[in-house]
Amino acid sequence: MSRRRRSGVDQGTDTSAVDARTKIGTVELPNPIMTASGTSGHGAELEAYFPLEQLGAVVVKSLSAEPWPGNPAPRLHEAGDAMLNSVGLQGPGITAWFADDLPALQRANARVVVSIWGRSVEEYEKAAIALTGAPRDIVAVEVNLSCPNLEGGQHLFAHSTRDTSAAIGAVSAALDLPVWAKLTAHVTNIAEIAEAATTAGAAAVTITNTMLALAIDPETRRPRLGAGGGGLSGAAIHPIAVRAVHDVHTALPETVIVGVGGVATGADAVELLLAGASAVQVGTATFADPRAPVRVLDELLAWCRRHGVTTVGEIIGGTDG
Ligand code: RRO
Repeated sequence: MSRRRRSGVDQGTDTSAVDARTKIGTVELPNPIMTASGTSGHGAELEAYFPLEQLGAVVVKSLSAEPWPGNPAPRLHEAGDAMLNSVGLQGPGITAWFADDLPALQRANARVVVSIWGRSVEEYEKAAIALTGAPRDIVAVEVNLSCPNLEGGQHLFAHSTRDTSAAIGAVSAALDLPVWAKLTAHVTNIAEIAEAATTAGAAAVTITNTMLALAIDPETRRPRLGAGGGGLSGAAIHPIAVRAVHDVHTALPETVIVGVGGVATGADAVELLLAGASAVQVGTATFADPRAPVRVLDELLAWCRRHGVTTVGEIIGGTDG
């Protein structure tokens, strides 16, 4: 597939260039802004709002080897500044996704990151094996170890170093693609989970998934979401993400981190980069503004220009505290 990549993607009205390139392990991206898994559909849905190739990468909703129906409605609840979801991993399965969703992403020249999930090491391995026929347009696999909405109240696969190592080890052994581990800050010591993931073969860790949460309707005395509890995302969790990224970067300065959690502005992205992330994903903000990822990119570049930052890499881990 031909790539019409725009180096740096600095297309604002100010023509002074900012070198926005970043590297996630061996994967070189023209800029550090991606979609967050689960917030922009399974394929090229956002192409209706802006050219997807303008982003560093597009991370699709988590897939398993087989189709999965997901959780009962309602699946979303707006909770103040935050959003509560329990989609429950609904997806078409990897084979159907290859046929029905990937082609539109390829036509859009998007750099595609596939997210996979499982409830056991065997299911992660099965999903990885299903991906082995992937076209070269897939740049990486993000292993979702931290969905808060598995059936039967089971959640957060990556709550232990042992399970994290086993799942990442199995996926890395099955696949010849860079593996990123999506973790949750909902653990006592995220740095030790991150270390387990990278030791087992992950080229990067994505921090953080949503936080376990619950909303109850006082009138009905029942949970607001069909499945009961859910995962909290949006502005309310942004400082949690910044703290978790900062903690992992401090403990493991060589570990490559993709930061995610409540990013709605360029300043939010700058914060995660300063905390130690090499790239940033935009998720919940996309529900209010489908152009949020590309707007965040424009605002990040404008911030760089205002602060005399000519290379985004300069600010990664650049916090003073
Ligand atoms: O599908 C979901 O309910 C879901 C997933 Br896979 C996830 O990783 N995080 C989340 O908040 N919801």
